[in-house]
Formats: sequence, structure tokens, C-alpha cells
Amino acid sequence: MTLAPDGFKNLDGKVFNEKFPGPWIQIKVKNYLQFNGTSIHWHGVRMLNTFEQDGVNVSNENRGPMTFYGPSSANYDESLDPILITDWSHRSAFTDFYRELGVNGSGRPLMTSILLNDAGRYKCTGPEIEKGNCTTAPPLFTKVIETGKKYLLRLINTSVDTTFVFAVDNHNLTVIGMDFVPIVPYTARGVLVGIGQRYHVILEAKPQDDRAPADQNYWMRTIIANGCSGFNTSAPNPPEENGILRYAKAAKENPTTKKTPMDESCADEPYDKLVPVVKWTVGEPVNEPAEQGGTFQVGMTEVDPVDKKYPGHGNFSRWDMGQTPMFLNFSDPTINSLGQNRQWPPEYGVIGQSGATVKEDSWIYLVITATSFPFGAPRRTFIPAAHPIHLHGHDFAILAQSEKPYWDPLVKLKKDNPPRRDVALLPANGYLIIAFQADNPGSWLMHCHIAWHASSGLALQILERESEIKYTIQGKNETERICKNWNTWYDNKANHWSPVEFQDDSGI
Ligand SMILES: [Cu+2]
Repeated sequence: MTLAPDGFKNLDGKVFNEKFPGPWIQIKVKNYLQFNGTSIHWHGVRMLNTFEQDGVNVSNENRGPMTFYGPSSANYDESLDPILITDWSHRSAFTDFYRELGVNGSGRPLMTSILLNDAGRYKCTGPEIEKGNCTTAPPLFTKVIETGKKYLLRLINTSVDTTFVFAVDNHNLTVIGMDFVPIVPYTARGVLVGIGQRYHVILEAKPQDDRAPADQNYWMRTIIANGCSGFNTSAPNPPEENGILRYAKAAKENPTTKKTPMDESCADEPYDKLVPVVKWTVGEPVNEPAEQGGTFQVGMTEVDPVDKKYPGHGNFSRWDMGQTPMFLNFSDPTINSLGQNRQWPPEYGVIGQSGATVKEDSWIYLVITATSFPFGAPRRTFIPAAHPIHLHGHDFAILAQSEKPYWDPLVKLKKDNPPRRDVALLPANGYLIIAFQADNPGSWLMHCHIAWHASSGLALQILERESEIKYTIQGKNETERICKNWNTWYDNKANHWSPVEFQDDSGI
């Protein structure tokens, strides 16, 4: 459009929203929680050269979707609002976390219901009704569609502890993107969405079956993946019919459709089908090869109950993937000790460069195993559980992903355009080999996205090109201001929820 900010007409001014300068995008966060410091993290966003704004030091159970518009690998007519799939508990995470630690022999924490966006279903018991705990739930998530149109669905698993398969009765889904990465389209009955993963799928408003006419209602299903459930597996699961796909001519009633058979096992979408449109060729690693000890073993470590770092409630274990479970000190953040050759406390889980020269185009390989290799480890146990592993600051290439125990250092790695994303499932008893390019100086978390496990300590900090981080920090004064405010707040014991202990989880 024509711009004349100085009184002279520039005929070809480029603008956002017909405004010059463009709109000011700001996000301000004000914390009204009484006993919790909190921070806001932009999940999956690369935060290129802005590591100090990645915002993770306290885990808090709140979340919302954000959408970046970008190229897609197939066309569609309309997009629906983001679809958040989550498990839901009637107890607070602060209460249930002690169950996760197995304090005093308690069982693991269990989730109660499934929500699709803001609605789910729970059948109140008599005593719960009498106690006044129950009210009317909002209507189930419902989308009205028109026959013949193609709709983009943005699926996000925001669960604490459950991997879901998303499906729509009598409809195929065309998968076109994962974790912001457009992929070559493929067709699926259902799509497995791990915790923290995102998928873009296209649904064509055309049922796949003559017996399923286009004037009906169809269930959207949130199926609990076999073996990756946060629910009580000896009791019936909560209903998986949690959303309604309604054709414009259909009556406003619940669907009566039946589930189409599909793979419900807890494994990432098929490796061979996840082909990025923009190709990567992964180079040789600069860090030490896996067979020389560069593996990270996901297991549990028995914590010494008298160790003051881990507030004690008797004997318990914490999840970890490094030397020891992560446990951070909010008053001593990593960002304040950069470039000082600091000997980091083992519970900070800092992985540095250990002598390797790391440059912008260097490749770093990480081998993550769910079993002990090559030797057993003292005070550690390995439990067969799948873990959605998430890396901050990067997309990573998945060089290998297997449900077999990791023992063969000559395992075949796919370096020619492997799947890439920012959350991948470490299969139970198996292994995951990932690679990222060291193009983003910072201290980046790598952790399991099961909230209980992250809180327990299943996390590392990867210190990438430490000496260069200081040049990327834009908000140095802001960092100092926040740290100072934190210390003032923390030093006032009236702000602590418990007089005995302030922090009981890893801090992420
Ligand atoms: Cu985990």
C-alpha cells in the first residue's frame, strides 16, 4: 500500500494488517499465584538466539494453544480451532506428585477423565453428588462441517501422563505435519499423538463407507494407547467418545457410530511414513560416539532419604536420565554462571562440550536408552515404560528408534532425511538416537514430557556453545530484574507454602 510517513508517497510500502509499523505483539505475564513462582514456556518454539526467554523453571499445570501459520504439504478448505487432547485429574498435581515418588508405598498417581478441548465426561457417584462436588459439564466438543470440504485439524496432546490415538469414526485422516514440520502426506485411520506432540491432519468431509451417510454425527475418539495410560488399568477406561463431528444436515444429537479398527499400540507414528518435505542430511557427530559412553539411560534412582537436596518422606525413587535426578535451585539459575568454568552440581544435569569443538554446523548425537548399557548401575532400576522425550531449542533428527534393548553400537542410523521433530517416543525397553545441529547457543532442556517424570527429575540441560551464549542474551537487564525479585520474594518465608520445605520437584 502507499505509505507517506514523511509526507512523500512511497507507492509500494510493505505492511502488516495495513498498518505501518506493524502491530506490536507483546505477551505480559502477571503471576497471581500465592505460593508459586511460575514461568511461561513456548513449547516446540525454537527460541533462536533467545534462550533466556525459553521460560522453564517451574512446572505448572496450565496450558493453551498457539498457531503459527506456515506452508502445508497439502491443500485444505478450512481449518478448525486447535484440538487439545488431555487427561484430567480431580486432585491437584501438588498432592499427587507424592504418589509418583512412591512415598510410603503409595501407588502411582492416576488420572480421572479425558478432555477434548474444554469438555469431558465423568459419572459422579452418589456420595460425590451429596457432597456437592458435581455440576453440569460443558457440552462435548462439537464441530459442524459441510460435505465435500477438507478441514485442517491441529491435534495437540497436552496430557500429564497419557498417550492418545485420535480418530474419527468412518473417516480417514491425511497426516501432513508434525511438531511444526510439514511432511509428505500419508493416510491413517487414527493418529498416535504422544504427550507434547502436535500433528496437522486433514479430514475430508466424506465418510469412507456407504453405510455412513454425510448427514450424520460421528464420534471423534481419544483412545488411550495400549501401555501408555495414566489411568487405572485394572478399571474400565473413561469413555473415548469425546467429540462430535456433525455434518451440517445432521440432527443435533449424539452419534451412534462404532469404532473403526486401528493400531492402538503405544508407538510413534510409523517411522518410514514421517518424511519431512524440506530435507535434512545429517552429518557425522562431533561429540563422542555412543559406544564410548555418550548414552543417557532413562531409569530410576533410589534417593537417600537423609539427603537434604531431596526433601524426605521416607524411602523413594526419582526418575532420571543422567548421573542423578535433576533438582534445580531457583535462586541459582544456570544463566547466572555461564562462561565461568563452573563445576556444576550433578543434580543440575548439565551436559557440556567435554573438549569437542562445537560450531554452528556441528552435529550432536544423543543416544537415549530405556535399559542399562553396557553395565548395570548401582541403586538404579529400569522399568519398562515409554517416555516422550522432548528437546528445547531445536528440532532433532531421529536417527534410530527401536523397541529392542540397545546393545549394538553398529546399529544402522538413517541420516538421509530422517523424521525430525521436537518430541519422540523412547519405546519401553528400547532406545532412541537423535541428532541436532548446534546452531542455537543456549542451555536447553531435554526431558521426558510425562509431567510426573519431569518433576521427578528425568531431565538434562544441554549447554550448547556456552562461551557464545552471552552474545545472544537480549534481555540481560530483565534477567537480572527477575532474579532479584525472585530472591526478595523467596527470602520472605511467609511466601512459602510449607514451613518445612519449599521445593519438592526438579524445578522444571
Ligand atoms: Cu517419562
